[in-house]
Amino acid sequence: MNENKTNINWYPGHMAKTKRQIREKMDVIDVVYELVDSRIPYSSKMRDIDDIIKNKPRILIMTKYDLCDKEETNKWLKYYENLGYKVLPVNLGNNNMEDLVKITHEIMQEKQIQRIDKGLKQREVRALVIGIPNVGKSTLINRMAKRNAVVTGNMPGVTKNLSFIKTNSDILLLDSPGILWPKFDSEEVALNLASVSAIKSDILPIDEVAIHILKKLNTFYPSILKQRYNLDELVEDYEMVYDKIGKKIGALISGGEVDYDKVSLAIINDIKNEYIKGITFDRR
Ligand SMILES: Nc1nc2c(ncn2[C@@H]2O[C@H](COP(=O)(O)OP(=O)(O)OP(=O)(O)O)[C@@H](O)[C@H]2O)c(=O)[nH]1
Ligand SMILES: [Mg+2]
Repeated sequence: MNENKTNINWYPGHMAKTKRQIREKMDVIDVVYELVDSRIPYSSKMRDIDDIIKNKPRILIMTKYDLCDKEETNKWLKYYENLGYKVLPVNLGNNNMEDLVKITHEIMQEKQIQRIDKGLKQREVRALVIGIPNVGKSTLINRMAKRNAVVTGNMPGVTKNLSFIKTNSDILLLDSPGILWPKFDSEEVALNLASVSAIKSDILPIDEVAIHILKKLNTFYPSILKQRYNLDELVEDYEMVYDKIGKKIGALISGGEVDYDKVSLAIINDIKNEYIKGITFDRR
């Protein structure tokens, strides 16, 4: 590790711009859907979100619940509930969105009654969808809209602009590009974010991300690690693990030596492509 990752200048201008644009839209927003990745319920929670959304009602949505270690993630779910959050775990692969519609209506009920009391007409609910890159914001919108209204993709930085999307309920959704915060609180947080492909892979050294993943698996999920890479026993010597993986997947350079970059990428892609799942890296 060459330098302190928390100091890496990786915070791109477009994220600052997105924050500014969201702030400008907050006046018309009724409710906020804040998305976190169920595999890193702490590391993926936007640090400066309260400053952006102020006191708008919010629902904390834990995406990719199908990929997490439910026992560990449920501890976080309870933790956030105890802090007063409304929390909803979802698998956007097959969840229907009725629960979210229902909770949204519950939250909005009081506001709608106030509107009627004031003699105003009821209007659609406007919900901002916000969160880190690649967490599933646009996928959630497509599920709610029951059509492919916006582009999604398994990489950070797919959505480029803010846009309102109509659904066939009375909820209007504001899709937004993924944002992070200017300074990571720790290397642990940065590496956790990179482990779930929330940070572009050219920002942190891929070997450090891959070793971080191996260490986490070794500590918390040794059987998953052993099974995925046919390891007979676990070793603290990650070079040996790299050699084994490299030979297994045929990541070799001429002369038969293992291509370490290829192995690092293979490890990262194993999480991205859901070969390694049932994992939660943050501990409560
Ligand atoms: N297994 C699983 N995959 C999900 C879930 N939600 C989203 N995905 C996948 O995660 C990837 C990212 O989804 P997007 O909706 O594009 O993420 P985003 O937050 O809009 O990303 P940006 O626009 O880049 O900020 C896609 O490959 C989705 O299919 C989920 O609940 N479970
Ligand atoms: Mg998107």
